[in-house]
Amino acid sequence: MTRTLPIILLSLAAAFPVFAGDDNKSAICGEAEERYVDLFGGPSSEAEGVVVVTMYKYNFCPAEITVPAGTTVRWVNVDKRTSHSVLVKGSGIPESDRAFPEEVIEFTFLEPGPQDYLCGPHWETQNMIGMVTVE
Ligand SMILES: [Cu+2]
Repeated sequence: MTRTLPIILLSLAAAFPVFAGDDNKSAICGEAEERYVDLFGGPSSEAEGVVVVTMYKYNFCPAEITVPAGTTVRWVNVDKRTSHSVLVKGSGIPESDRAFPEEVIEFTFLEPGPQDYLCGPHWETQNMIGMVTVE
C-alpha cells in the first residue's frame, strides 16, 4: 500500500494547480508571455499606454504589480479555451464581463493604495487572485 502513496500525491498535485509552487507559477507566466507574443506580435511590456497582466491557466501574470495612480491595467486572456473575469474588490465597480481567449479587460486605477482583485469564476477554486499597488 505505502508504495503507491507517492503516485497518489503526484496526481493530486497535478489535479490541483492551486498547490503549485513558485517555480511552476513562473513557468506558467513564461508560457503566458510566449502566448502573448504569438497573439499580439510583441512583448506585453511594450503595449502602449497600458500595463498588461496576462490571464493564463488560472493565474494572473504577474500576480502583483505596482503602478502610478491613473494607470490603466489591461488584463489579456491568453488561454486557449477558458474565460476569465476581473473584479476589483472595494472599487464599487461590478465584476467585468467574461473575457474569452484573446479578449481583454481594462480598469484604470485612480485611488492610491493596495487593491486586491480576483477572477470571478476561479478565485475560490483555483486561487486566481491578484493585487495592484497604486502609488
Ligand atoms: Cu479565471
